[in-house]
Amino acid sequence: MLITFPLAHSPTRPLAHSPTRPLAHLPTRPPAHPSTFFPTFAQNLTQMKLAIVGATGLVGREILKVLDEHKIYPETFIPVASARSAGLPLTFNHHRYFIHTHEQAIAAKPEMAIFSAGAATSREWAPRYAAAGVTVIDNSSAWRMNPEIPLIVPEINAAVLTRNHKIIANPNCSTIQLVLVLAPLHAAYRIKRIVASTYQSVTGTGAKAVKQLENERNGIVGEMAYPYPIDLNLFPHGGEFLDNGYTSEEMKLVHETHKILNDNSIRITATIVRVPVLGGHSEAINLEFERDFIIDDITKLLSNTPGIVIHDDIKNNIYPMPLHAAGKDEVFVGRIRRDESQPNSLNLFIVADNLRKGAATNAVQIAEYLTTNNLI
Ligand code: 2RA
Repeated sequence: MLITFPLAHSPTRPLAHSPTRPLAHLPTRPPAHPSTFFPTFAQNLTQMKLAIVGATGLVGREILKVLDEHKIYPETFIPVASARSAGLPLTFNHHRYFIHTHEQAIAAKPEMAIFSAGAATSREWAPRYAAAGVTVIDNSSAWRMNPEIPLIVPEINAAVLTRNHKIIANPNCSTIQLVLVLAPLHAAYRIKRIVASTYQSVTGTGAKAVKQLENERNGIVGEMAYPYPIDLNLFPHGGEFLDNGYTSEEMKLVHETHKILNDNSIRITATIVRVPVLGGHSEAINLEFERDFIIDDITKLLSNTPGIVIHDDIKNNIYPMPLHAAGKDEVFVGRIRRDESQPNSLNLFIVADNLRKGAATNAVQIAEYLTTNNLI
């Protein structure tokens, strides 16, 4: 049963913004391979009281799309956003809901809350929801490296989850698509070193960055999310610069990969580049293994991994691109080839929609895992 939550002060204002992801105009071709994803997507969330914190943001709206596309409609849906949006209407599954404040959401006693409202909100509010018995799946960086908090990509390490975990961290988008590919390769060949160069979509920065790109394309002078124009440009700068000369995005890739693969011995170095792209993050990855491999075996292993689709047919110019990854739940891999400059080494190219598997899809999969395994 669907229950809406009209608030005492029903709003008269229209929706503050419509979905800010202008991808509809992009030409899309279906992937060259059939989807292998969501084998575990049962309908267990349909008995849930689910809160989405940050429901009006880019990731929040993508979570609603993922739920809708997979016909997962929680019994009770509680959208939450900042106090200034409280009371505004939000449509989901043809029903009109109203945005709750945190206090109203906690009082409504959801069993689960998916947070995507930034690290400051997560640091302040996730413990309060957890103290009220709500299981929090957090998309921000606030809790990821806390040793008490599991950092989960369900295909890899969901088995560590227990009923005692009241805050569960969703990894950074660039990490998720990388580790999904690395995990089976590490198990088979033992990764010694990773050199990662990423080409990250402006959607990873949020709605303000998407607006900056749109404004620049339309010749409008508006608010800047970045220190430079992004259209017809790119910059080696994601997140903040740290004392070691790397950016926070680069070090997230290093630390989160170690935590998820449970192996700090892997040597990892990364350069993050922001590019004027909307459909997803791309990653050029160089791997050095302990053991040698046959390229066909690598391709077979990855194509048999749930959630991965191989786009690798160079004779027909088939390789992964954000244009094709946009709006899809899978991670696309191609340009699989031996690094001929040193032994036991491999190059590949990985693309995924950072708002999907990099954020919304992974969070919904964690929620599904928790309910399917009776961990709420
Ligand atoms: C980015 N990975 O693309 C971030 C978002 N979490 O900036």
